[in-house]
Amino acid sequence: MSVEHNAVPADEGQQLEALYRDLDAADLRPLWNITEQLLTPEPRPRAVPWLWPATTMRPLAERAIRLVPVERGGERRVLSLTNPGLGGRPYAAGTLWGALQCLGPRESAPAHRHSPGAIRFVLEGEGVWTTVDGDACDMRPGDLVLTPGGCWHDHANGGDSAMFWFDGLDLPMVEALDAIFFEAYPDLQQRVEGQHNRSETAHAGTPAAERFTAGQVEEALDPAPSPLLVYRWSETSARLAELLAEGGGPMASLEFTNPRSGASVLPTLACGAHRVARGGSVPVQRSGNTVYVVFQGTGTSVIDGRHFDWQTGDMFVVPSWSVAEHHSEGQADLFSLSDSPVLRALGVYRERVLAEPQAVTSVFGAS
Ligand code: 1HN
Repeated sequence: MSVEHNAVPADEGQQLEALYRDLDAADLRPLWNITEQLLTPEPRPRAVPWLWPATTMRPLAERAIRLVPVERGGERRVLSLTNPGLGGRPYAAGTLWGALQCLGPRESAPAHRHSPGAIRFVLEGEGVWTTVDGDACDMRPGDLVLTPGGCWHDHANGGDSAMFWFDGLDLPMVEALDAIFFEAYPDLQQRVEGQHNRSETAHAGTPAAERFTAGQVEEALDPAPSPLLVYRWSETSARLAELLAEGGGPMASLEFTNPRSGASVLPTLACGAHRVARGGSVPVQRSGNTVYVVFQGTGTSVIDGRHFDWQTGDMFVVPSWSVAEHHSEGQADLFSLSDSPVLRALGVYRERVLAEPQAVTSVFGAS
């Protein structure tokens, strides 16, 4: 009797079952069953488009100021934006930490350092300075303050009002790289060396073109963070006004720039500012995640067909490759934080501009 070349043994089903069982027991996974889940045609972030309203966050932060002291151990009074798509992980998106931090009158948050890098974008209040490796950086609404990875930093409120700011960190990226290091400073606060705002004074003569890039920075990643630690709102706003006038368009965007290299402000994080005036942007898709903070004004963003109305102090997330457009009937200023330097450095950054506004399929917050 001749046997056909590809004959299927009678017990193939059982053998296959045994193979899968034995693979599992050997901690091996066959790719052929998971290829389509791993290699999606386009990014499929687990984070969903989401918005945290200031009207919800602000009263909760005030309650926390009354009830929870800022102490060594807990370190900071910070409310993390927790994206509902991420299964309870305290991240705004898969790669980005975003949060609201607050400090009551005369309070200070202890000095420490860690491998993740951070940025602060100030929303409200006065009197706080963040000391970064001995340089006390005064914080006022609209200012961007950098605390690069590895730098000692503490926050001190020398005034009589509470202060609120947005914190952005590359924590999820550094965590994914298994590269988290943390260290408490021996004292609660660093000694401030010399005058406040030394990095700002040292760069006082730097032309605006070296501190802000129209659109987005495209320089190769610079592993060194910006030596300039503070970008003042007055200058950001003036640059946005110029760009809006030059472009004549309904939206002007800039990216904060490392004046030494022309790269993003931190190796892992890009910070931007956007002015939307009487109109809006075309829809854009970008690989990589972005968190937006509404500094002032009201408007609407459509993200993957979902309509999000926003106002001053709100924070929202545009996950990787979602289609996003921003509109304002008046004039609104947005701050943005993204992981784009990492995507660019790895050669996986992509951007696509769409011609037509999106159809709105649902409205956020509507029940
Ligand atoms: C941190 O050090 C600060 O220094 C804020 O203000 C938020 C979130 C996670 C880990 C460290 C700060 C943080 C953080």
